[in-house]
Amino acid sequence: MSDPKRYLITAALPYANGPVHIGHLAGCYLPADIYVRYLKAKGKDVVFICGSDEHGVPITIKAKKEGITPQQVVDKYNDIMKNAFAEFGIKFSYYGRTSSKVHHDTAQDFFKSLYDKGVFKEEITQQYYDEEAKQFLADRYITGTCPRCGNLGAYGDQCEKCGTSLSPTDLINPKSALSGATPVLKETKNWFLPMGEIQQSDAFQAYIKRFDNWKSNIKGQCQSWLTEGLQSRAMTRDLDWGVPVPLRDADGKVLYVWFDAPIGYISATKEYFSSNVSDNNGKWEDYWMNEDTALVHFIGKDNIVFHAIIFPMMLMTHGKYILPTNVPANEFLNLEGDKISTSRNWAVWLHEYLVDFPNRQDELRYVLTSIAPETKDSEFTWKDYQTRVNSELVSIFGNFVNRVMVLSHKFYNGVLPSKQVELTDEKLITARKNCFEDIKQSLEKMQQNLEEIKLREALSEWINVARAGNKYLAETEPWKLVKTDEESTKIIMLDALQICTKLAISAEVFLPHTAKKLKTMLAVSELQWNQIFDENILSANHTLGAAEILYKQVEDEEIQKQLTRLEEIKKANTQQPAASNLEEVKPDISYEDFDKIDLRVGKVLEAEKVPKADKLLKLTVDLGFEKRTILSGIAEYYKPEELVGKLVTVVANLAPRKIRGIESQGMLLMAGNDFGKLYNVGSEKDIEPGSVVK
Ligand code: B3M
Ligand code: ZN
Repeated sequence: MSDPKRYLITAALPYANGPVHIGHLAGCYLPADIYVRYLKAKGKDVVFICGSDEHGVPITIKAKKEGITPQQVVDKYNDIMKNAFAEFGIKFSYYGRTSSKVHHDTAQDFFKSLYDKGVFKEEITQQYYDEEAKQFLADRYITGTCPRCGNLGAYGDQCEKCGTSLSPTDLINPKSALSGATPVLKETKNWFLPMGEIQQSDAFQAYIKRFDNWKSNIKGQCQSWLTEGLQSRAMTRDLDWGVPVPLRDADGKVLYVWFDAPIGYISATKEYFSSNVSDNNGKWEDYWMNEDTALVHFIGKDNIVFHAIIFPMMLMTHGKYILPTNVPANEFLNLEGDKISTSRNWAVWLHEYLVDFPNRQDELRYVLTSIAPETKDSEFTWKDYQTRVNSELVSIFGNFVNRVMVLSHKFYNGVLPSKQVELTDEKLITARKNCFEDIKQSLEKMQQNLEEIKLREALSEWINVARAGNKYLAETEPWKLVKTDEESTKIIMLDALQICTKLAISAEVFLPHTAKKLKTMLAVSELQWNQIFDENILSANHTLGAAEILYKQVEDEEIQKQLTRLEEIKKANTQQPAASNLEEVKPDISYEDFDKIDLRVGKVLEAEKVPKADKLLKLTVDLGFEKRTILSGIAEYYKPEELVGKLVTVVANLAPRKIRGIESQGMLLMAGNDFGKLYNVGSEKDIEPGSVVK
């Protein structure tokens, strides 16, 4: 869209089941906030929506773990998360909750209108059921091996490793997350969104043309789903926590959390416009139903399919809504060489950061933006944090501002002098010209990058402005020049103050706490974004505020403390598997039960990678009496050539199943843990293929 009339920006609604960490911030909240701040600075009409996702299995699992009710879980974490975002300057127009009445009504109405239009297919299917817990196992209530990449801990709705969206019945070795039991299949009725059919529709085909303008990581993921062909997906669940299905014959069923959650963006917008809106006079419908609105969803990469495909299908079959203009999803942020993990406590938690680094939110905003995982996964390390803060934020930007402020107070008592003459010294003229050119270029690039949501580059152009300012001071040395040439010094100091002002205006976008302080120092308030391109923003006789130090150096001890904390966590994680990470032993089985499993020695004859499945190997295994094709999720741990000729233990009478279109005729016995070691590949000799293992 060339020039939208208004913008509706959303940031993924986080599950209200835990505090916020740097991965959340870098993944979507910070980029969304920066983009919104930029749009607002440009005077655009913007509404920025977020809120708590309070339904779904992640909430009920947390409640079970903490021994409290789901409602208590969401009440507790909604507050914690909302505060953390506010502390870090993430300024939503509105932060909703999917437990609100407006949301329940909106989601039910939405469902009902799709139902009335005959969009859903009502189907009785076999769903996994936990006989111990007496409950159907949807989504995250069930875990197992991802058929696509072999991740051992994939969920029933999605594999977080490879991002594939799954159905519980796709999982290999499914297990109940409630009891650990192997679930049984039981019939139940649900309402399905026929995604395969919608995929063929003209409306959807027209919509996907938009992908061409999206980031390649999103385009790639979407295209691969579309090429594989989309499957129908149930939009209802047999659960008791969620938005009740608004149909007569649907007792004990709720809307699928991924059906209701994105509608949360709509209900939050409604609530925003029905609460006291002072900075906006529109109506919620303008933002959701008007083609001249740009709808932009900021999310992490594990949410792509829901925002780029499923939610648009819901919106399009409803008929009244606009479709997303862009879905700028980020990849993941890792921490000190490892994936951020809530369950392993491998994270930098915002509430803890605030205790260890009080009033230093912008330092974290700066670092997280400069390493943002915009195109690929990136890495946060405390050493790098220290380097970026000390050698960029403190030494380049902070230092520049400080020198200019201190000298202005010293030379002119904080009152801007007026310039009487022009520069005459060639060296000074060249320095000035170069500085102006560099700054103009950086500001233009910064603006262009902000437009394109390339925030990492935008920030680096921002710091380049300060860099050019420093260079100018170093080349002209006003602290010396003042002794011999007061008039030229005035020109340079005025320039430097204008540069500080440009930095203050643009800092509003990246570093709001800093911008506020700097504006107080410069004694400016109502500045317009476009003034960053003006030469004279401050005029003669303007009185500056007091100089203040913007940042502290990050000390080695502070970093060491964080590293020690992480080392302790790592130690605890590796020392404890005996108690907490090892699975519970299953109930006893009879010898007859065991004897039903036919275990055989197999010899690997061939091994090759399965295209587009990072973790799967396709093996040809000789069982003595026949050769089998077996798919195994071990590509991460074994190269195909390492396996050829090796003996393995095979479950020879496991019913065949199709994985990625290939029939797997058995299973390899393997042992694995979080660190990825797998055992059980044997030697090349000693025993005949086909021998029984007992
Ligand atoms: N709550 C998943 C997540 O927190 C989910 C996002 C909903 S956005 C509508 O990653
Ligand atoms: Zn996977």
